[in-house]
Amino acid sequence: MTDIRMDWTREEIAALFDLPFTELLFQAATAHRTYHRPDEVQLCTLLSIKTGGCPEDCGYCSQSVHADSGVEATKLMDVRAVLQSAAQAKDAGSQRFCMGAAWRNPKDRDMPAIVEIVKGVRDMGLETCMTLGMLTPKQADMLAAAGLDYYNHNIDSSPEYYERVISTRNFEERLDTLDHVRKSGINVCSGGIIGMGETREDRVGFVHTLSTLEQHPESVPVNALVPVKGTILGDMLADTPMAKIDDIEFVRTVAVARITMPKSMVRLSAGRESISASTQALCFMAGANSIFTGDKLLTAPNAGDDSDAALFDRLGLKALEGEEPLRQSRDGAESTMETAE
Ligand code: SAM
Ligand code: DTB
Ligand code: SF4
Repeated sequence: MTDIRMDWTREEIAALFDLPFTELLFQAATAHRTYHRPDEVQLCTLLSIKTGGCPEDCGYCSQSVHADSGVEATKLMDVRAVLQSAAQAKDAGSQRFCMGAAWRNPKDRDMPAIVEIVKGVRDMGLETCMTLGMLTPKQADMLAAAGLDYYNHNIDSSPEYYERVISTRNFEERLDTLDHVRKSGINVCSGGIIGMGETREDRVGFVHTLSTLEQHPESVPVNALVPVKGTILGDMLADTPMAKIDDIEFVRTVAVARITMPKSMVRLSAGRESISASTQALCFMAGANSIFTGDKLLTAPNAGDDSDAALFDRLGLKALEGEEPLRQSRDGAESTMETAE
């Protein structure tokens, strides 16, 4: 049995990264099989419910006002339009509907519409996930009361590298929001981006931060940077092609996340479009067991349902059937969630 440990040291994580690739893959696949079926991959769909115009300066993001990416700012979508999109996602076989807003944090005046959206999507029998920026404890409690299943808030990189990518808020504030989400009883989704010019040591620090949280995030999205023209990192990458992340190093990161957080869903998130089928196959072997479907992420293109269906066919993978997500109660005990009333 692969133990669930929260006491990983940076040295241990660095040693995992250093393993011969075949040995690392074997250990990751073994950990994966302890808690998950290796032929099942969860399908999630993303929708940007409020796009662009974000005051934050995240160096990778097309939606920041500091970027010159051409993304137009919109208002928060109408509740009915969001529910329509969710219905389409369900018809397309998605299990989870993830909604993102380009906010530093939601304003209290936004919360009633957000609550209505969560309830509506949940009533359709989809799992709900939101990513709205920083939350206060009260906002987290409101989302929990509405029945939100997951909240996504990424730590993005190591504490050290984070400061080089974002200046408008600090790493501690990110951890504070994760703490509010955890305490509210909502499942935590937190991961980051690989290929932002960070070092191996930063990738070690990134996995170390997540795997030594009081409790591991239930979902860990691993994004490959989507280089967007007009963003600081997108432009940097265009000028220095050497900076693109090596495929094997990307798979290593997935494998180390799987070994250190064996029970979590590890999501192959943004950037799949530029990752070959063979590398994705290695990622699934290394324990990735969730993807975003559809032809669009928030603003960037995604692989698309047809190419994913073909990939699943080639690899003999199937969609994970919906199961009741476990919710964490305030005292830390796991309980099966009640379905929406
Ligand atoms: N505004 C909210 C926030 O930052 O928490 C939610 C939306 S934000 C777009 C969600 C996550 O998407 C970011 O934390 C980042 O990890 C990821 N992301 C954004 N742009 C990306 C890009 N160009 N490539 C890869 N991942 C990206
Ligand atoms: C996450 O870690 N990746 C998703 C989700 N959480 C919200 C977002 C990816 C965004 C990719 C860039 C874009 O579409 O603008
Ligand atoms: Fe805003 Fe989120 Fe983009 Fe950062 S990642 S600029 S907080 S939308």
